[in-house]
Amino acid sequence: MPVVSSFRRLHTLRTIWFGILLSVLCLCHTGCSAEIPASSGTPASSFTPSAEPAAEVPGSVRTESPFSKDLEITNSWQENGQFVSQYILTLHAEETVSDWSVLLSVPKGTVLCDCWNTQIQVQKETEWLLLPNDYNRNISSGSSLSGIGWIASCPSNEPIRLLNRDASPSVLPSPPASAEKRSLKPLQVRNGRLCDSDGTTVQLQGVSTHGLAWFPQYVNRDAFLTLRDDWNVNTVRLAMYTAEDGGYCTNGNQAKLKEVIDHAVWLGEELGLYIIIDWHILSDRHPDEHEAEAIAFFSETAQRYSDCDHVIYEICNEPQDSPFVSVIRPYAENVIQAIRTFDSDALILVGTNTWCQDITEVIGNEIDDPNVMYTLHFYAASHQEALRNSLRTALNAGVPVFISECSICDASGTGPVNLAEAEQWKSLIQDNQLSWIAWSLCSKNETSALIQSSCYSTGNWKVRDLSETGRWFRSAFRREP
Ligand code: IDC
Repeated sequence: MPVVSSFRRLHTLRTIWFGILLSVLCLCHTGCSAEIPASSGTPASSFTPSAEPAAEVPGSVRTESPFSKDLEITNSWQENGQFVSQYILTLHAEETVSDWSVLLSVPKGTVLCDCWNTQIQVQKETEWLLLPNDYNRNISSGSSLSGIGWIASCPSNEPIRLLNRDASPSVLPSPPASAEKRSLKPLQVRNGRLCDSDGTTVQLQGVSTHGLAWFPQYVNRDAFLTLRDDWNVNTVRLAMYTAEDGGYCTNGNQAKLKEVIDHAVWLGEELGLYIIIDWHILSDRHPDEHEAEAIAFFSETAQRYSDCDHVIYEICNEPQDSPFVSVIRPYAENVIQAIRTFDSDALILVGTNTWCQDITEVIGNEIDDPNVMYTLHFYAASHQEALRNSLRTALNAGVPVFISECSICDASGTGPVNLAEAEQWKSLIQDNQLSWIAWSLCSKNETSALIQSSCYSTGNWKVRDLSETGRWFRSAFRREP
């Protein structure tokens, strides 16, 4: 099978991938914007769920699946004008169930505050899908699975109900048959600048996901569309940690990580977004620590996406204690060779030492490949004029520089933002038409998170859903004054 057709062929399997992808999409946050009293606490005031329709719940439902479901509200109270309820679900298996899923009908405006013994995915505003965890996937014949629960806050006193139909992974939205595709021009480095195939300078601007293993739910069509149409973003970076908990080279689920990447690559193709596949080394400091895995990963990836002009490979996020010439360059040459075996012209980004600050080490030591750029990262509250001077020196020397990660807080990803320094960085970037990517697309409670920690939406964000950092980057990408 020719390599070039591999991605298209894989498209036909999309539905199956989506099914598998579901199992990694989890919306379970801990904590809620409102303080939730302990479930055993006395409700501030209780409310009675409306009774109809009788076939739905709270109550019991028997569907065609080999299990029946009981949903109960075990506690409810009012808080800040919202109706908050704790739900407990029990599944009774008549035959052995090797996997289960449950669909819920959810009143508009309902927010999930907590959940346990299940993963909950928002299918659409009024429909949630409950999926098992690894440990409670199976229910043996004649037994019950209890203890599945969640707390939800709702603007009305309408309860969440069981939907009287079975969910299966294929209920996930499949790509519209007539999906309009926006093709992107291949990227080329010319005279140290990023250009399209006509030689016109291209400036990429976009956002990075947080760790794909932890926040896969942001890889979805609504999120990418909102970023493209409201944020004026043309690129999404997929940060795949290699070493941390859930990392690709430690205990991560490699198959699931690759499924999320696949989904993002397909979305990027459909929506006209460049997709950076980022081998996110961090605590593993030295790129060569997982060189064999990197070579295997990028060989497979380059083979799969060889015909995708919108895919960019970033082969080592942030090396530390790794001099460019003695450690990073030899590693990069090996990985680039693996990529080039299948993809002769994709843009490749190479990290630089000291969390991507030692950009001047590249001067005179460039890798012998025409389509490579070198990355610089800044966090505006930590990295200021000295790093900007290094950037100027590298640019003057003709080094192709790509800012594949940055934020406006400090390097820990949190702490206060420094808007004055952020503006200085923005001017330098715009003056030089440099590409830049904001860290990170998630609602974690840290300053660099682009989404408010109280916001559970994974797309269609309003400005009020964005953090201060998110609002700053959105304005910058939209070229607002
Ligand atoms: C941070 C995340 C934080 C996470 C930590 C460790 O924001 O939630 O706990 O990683 O995984 C980087 C890294 C990037 C860091 C970010 C902020 O590339 O992974 O993310 N940062 O510390 N370089 C400079 C800053």
